[in-house]
Amino acid sequence: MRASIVIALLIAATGAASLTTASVHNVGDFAGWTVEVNYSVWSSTKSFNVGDIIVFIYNKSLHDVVELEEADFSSCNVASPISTYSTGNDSITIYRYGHSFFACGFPGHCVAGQKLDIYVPKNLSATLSARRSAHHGKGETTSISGYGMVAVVVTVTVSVIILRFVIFTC
Ligand SMILES: [Cu+2]
Repeated sequence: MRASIVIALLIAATGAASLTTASVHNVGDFAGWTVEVNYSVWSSTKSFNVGDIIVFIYNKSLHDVVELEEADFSSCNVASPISTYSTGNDSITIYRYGHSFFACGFPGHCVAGQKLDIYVPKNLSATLSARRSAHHGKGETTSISGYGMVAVVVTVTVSVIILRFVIFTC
């Protein structure tokens, strides 16, 4: 009986953790960050969320990473980036919904295709954000805690259901 309850709680906790854990995406998978990969195709096979981490791995003497505004991304103007990363192994946390635009800042590389558009759909997150704004007057910066609250509700609900089942069957 006691073991069953422990197992039930572990299952519930695991479910909650899977809802709140951020994903890590290695850009370009094994090819990394280079001019030889079609990053539109790569990103179309992934789903991204706020809090996820995208990792750019590259030879830092040949490439770097710049985050760009949309207009600069479209025209491959890498002269005025939002941020620049150049360690060769950069972990960048996706911090906003909608699009985040990245490219290589080395001459000609963006035009050659070394550019990446990360898109986080707004439908679910926008709903959560609007609810939070109504309650707390806060914006998208609290988005992670929204998922945390969902996880807590799911955990409690699942725990109650499983505990009822355990109590009636023991
Ligand atoms: Cu490059």
